Amino acid sequence: MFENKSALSLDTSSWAKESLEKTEVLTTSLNTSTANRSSAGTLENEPLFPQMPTDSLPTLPPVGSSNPNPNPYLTSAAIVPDFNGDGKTDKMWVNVQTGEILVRLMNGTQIVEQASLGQYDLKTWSYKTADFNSDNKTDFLLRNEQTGENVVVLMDGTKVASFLTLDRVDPGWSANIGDFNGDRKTDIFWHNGQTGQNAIWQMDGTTVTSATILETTDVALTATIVDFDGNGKSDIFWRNNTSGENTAWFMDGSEATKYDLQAQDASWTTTLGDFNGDYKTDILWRNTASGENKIWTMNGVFVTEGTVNTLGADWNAKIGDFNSDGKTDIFWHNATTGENTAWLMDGTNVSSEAFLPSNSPGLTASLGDFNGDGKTDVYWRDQQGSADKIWNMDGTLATEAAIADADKLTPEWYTA
Ligand SMILES: [Ca+2]
Ligand SMILES: [Ca+2]
Ligand SMILES: [Ca+2]
Ligand SMILES: [Ca+2]
Repeated sequence: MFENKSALSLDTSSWAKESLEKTEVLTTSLNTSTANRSSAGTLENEPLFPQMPTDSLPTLPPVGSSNPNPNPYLTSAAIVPDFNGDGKTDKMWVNVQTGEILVRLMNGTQIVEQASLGQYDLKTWSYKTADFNSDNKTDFLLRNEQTGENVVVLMDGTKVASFLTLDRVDPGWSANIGDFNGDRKTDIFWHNGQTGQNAIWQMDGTTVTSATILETTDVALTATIVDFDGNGKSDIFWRNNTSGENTAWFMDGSEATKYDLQAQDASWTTTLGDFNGDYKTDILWRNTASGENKIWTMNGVFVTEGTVNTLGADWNAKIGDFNSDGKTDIFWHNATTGENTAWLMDGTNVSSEAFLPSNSPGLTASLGDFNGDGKTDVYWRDQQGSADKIWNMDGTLATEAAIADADKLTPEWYTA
């Protein structure tokens, strides 16, 4: 619901292109002016955040993640929420009645600290997590899907270290995050789903250092950000969900080298991970019609395919690393029966399969390493009864602990 894209069908694409190209000019004013900061405070006719932003950007020691898991895929603060950089996954909550957003810093089932980020019109605003300044603390890109306004919010724990309104980008465009030049600072990939236009903004903190228009793609293509060659520079995986054609763009900044991959017909869906732990993005292919599953381990354009067990249509896959070996594992949940299974992966093989306890089908799972031991845990949200709990995972063993009564959130609160 929060990522609901209520995009307007206005044809203002030429304006948007012009706007994207102008960004380099605008960057100069972003560098030298703090005037834009106050503009964010006028959104929704109330302060964007209750905390006042500081005038200076935080200092940025180039430290690695505090989480012992070796694989950045699961420890990057750009991907997994960790607002205070302690290596323990934090939780974001959205109140669907009021639009309030809540950040909770986690230590296992304990809530170390929590703070409200204010109220938003959820039909209008969407967010992406990011790490724009490479301090290993999760930041936000907020986007108003109706006005095209964009706000970078740098976080330090539950506090806003600074925020800045960037150039407006027409509502037809959507933002994806990646790191296309490998400087460990989040960049923005823009795609217009109506026109197929593409652009990249390379970012340094809240500054757009370069804005580049890329080749226009067929409107049938959808983009997913990956790193198929494991060079630390994000690549773009293009899939035509109608024809099943697949293409990879290997990126170096805004330079793209393009290769076709084998087509997979439209009944196949993708879940990304790194199943052999070589830091190159792999693909779990799941056939939604037949329940068949197969793994592609990627090495640039070279694909090793392995078939794994078939699971019925009620099963959904999520990824984690339950034994902390750097190889992404697969958590399967059956939304109809409440059954759960974890596959510990070794490349295209399932090295070990866990038969985990069943849960009430009403519970929703979200994965993260809430106690920071390098092993992914499972947060169970009880949307009706608020009796949330965490499965602390150790390989194929799950130990359950409840969220304290005092910390229970009422049913209008949702978490991703
Ligand atoms: Ca944390
Ligand atoms: Ca891999
Ligand atoms: Ca693993
Ligand atoms: Ca853990």
